[in-house]
Amino acid sequence: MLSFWCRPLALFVGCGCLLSVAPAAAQIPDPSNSVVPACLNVAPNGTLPVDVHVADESGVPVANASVTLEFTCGNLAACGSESFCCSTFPIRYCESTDGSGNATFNPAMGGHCCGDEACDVSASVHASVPDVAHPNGVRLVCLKTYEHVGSPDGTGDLVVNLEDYVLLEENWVSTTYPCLDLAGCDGFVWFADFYVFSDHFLTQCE
Ligand SMILES: [Ca+2]
Repeated sequence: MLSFWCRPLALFVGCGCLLSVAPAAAQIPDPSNSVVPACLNVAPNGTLPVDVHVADESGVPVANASVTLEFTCGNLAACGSESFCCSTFPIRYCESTDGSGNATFNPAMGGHCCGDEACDVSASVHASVPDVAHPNGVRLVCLKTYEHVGSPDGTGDLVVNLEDYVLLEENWVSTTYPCLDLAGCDGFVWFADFYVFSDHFLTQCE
């Protein structure tokens, strides 16, 4: 038989059990606490990874979130179509975050979106999670949109060759062509960008 002092504790524990069966609140991705690349660059051989970290408003990593990397600019080309989850245009890649809230994309692509196209947004990163409290049952959050997408394959023929080098040379030591700002995201085409270009010289889709 429970003593007088034990009864409130038993009731408290009982309430705790009742609370524990209620649906857990969804972890909503928070753009301010999530991490995406400041600039977006792609290469035909897929060796410019796009790392995404998804966290909620408390900074806690969100596991098993669906992350979408979408390219909406028409001046881009992609190698094959087997890696796309939805369609070939817009070019869209999908990954799920791991237990640490991380997802990595390796888009095998070329071409440039330098802000002179018809679209204001050249690419975007979204994260979505199931959310029973939302009318659609899913909460979709935009983590970042990009005005520019760059690549060592400036011509967009999915081969990095002499034609692309000429494009780089034409825009050397300038801020006029941010799509060749391949490193550092400083808006300037300089040696750091050339090193990235040279690493990809004579590469193509694999
Ligand atoms: Ca090219």
